[in-house]
Amino acid sequence: MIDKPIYVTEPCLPPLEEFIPYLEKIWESKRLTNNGPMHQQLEDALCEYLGVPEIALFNNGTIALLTALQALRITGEVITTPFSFVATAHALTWNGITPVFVDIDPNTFNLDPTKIEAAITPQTTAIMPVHCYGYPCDVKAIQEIADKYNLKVIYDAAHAFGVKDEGGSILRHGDLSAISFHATKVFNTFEGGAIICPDKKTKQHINNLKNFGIVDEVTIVAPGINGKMSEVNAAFGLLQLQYIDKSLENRKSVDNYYRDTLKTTPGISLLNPSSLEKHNFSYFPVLIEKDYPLSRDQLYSLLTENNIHARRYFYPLISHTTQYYSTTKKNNLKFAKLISSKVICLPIFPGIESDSLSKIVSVIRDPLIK
Ligand code: T4K
Repeated sequence: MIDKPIYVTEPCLPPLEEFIPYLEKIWESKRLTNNGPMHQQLEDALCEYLGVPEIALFNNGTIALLTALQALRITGEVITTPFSFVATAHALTWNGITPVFVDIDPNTFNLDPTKIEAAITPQTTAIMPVHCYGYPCDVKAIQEIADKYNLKVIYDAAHAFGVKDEGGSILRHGDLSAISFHATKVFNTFEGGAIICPDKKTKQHINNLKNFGIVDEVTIVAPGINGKMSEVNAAFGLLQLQYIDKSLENRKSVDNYYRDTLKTTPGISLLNPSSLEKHNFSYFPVLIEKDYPLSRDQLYSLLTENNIHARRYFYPLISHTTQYYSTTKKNNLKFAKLISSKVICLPIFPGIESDSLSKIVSVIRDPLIK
């Protein structure tokens, strides 16, 4: 008998019957979209939960990123990381901006601030770092460079829901942060995303941009887009929010289990545990080193043969995909290449069964046993 597949993630789905009353309200109101009551409630609830001043909901994280760049009128070149999901660079390209890829810090897998200055040119207008796997970037060093060269900072915070440093939510850093509520994220609205805004004025501007640039029936102030979240997605977010703390706790215990069971495995190294006020345990990356009996790709295949669908997030590097390889600026990407060639993200999600976890760990610990 083949075991059931274990995926890198599974969405958190509250009991279906608890969602029905939300749907009934939508049916009663006949309000399906365009800043309806569920949308407004979710914005308020998320501001409170995350501890951020203003949040503008979107239909997905990519449109949120695109709109954040539009809102700040970013042009020319933007310095970013190649060690991310393609949406990071695509958001720049769709805005006619050239991504300039800079190397990462091998300890955090985030953009290395010490490499940024060398990549700045007269065309550079902004830095777009990613809090990869929800581990915060060196926000202080990045802001210092931005201030020195008069650059904007837009964080791709797709992975960073609920993460806090000693000063509060990490989503408060930079000029804007964009987050994803995709099915694969710690907090999902099926599809969805948001921009975290520092004040009401910025949020109003972003609200105009995500609604075709409409201010009122006769006034269009910008070439806006349709980035609105529907009432069904927002309603699901409201329900999901009731389960988020439990879900993060559950993820933490999976993270602890992997750390305890894999820390002494020869050839496996782990990203340092987070010393944050609050981490979200969104991914569990491991690095496959030279002294491991298999290569990274051999281990990946072995896991797949065992119906364990781990993922090589992020391989290939964005800079090395067909889309970007020949056409975009790349600096020396030594560590990004190295980490990308060694990384595998193991399954982590609330509700993963203990049998699944022990199976994953035993395949990794004893890869040569058939
Ligand atoms: N910036 C960063 C840094 C990002 O990581 C992302 C998204 C974005 C921006 C853009 O945000 P969005 O526009 O997506 O809101 C997945 C996600 O599709 C993508 O959202 C995510 N990053 C990326 C890291 O991962 P794939 O191609 O790996 O997805 P997929 O469909 O293979 O799903 C992975 C596994 O998750 C499946 O094997 C099973 C499970 N799954 C997936 C879906 C979609 C489910 O159980 N249910 C589902 O509905 O990209």
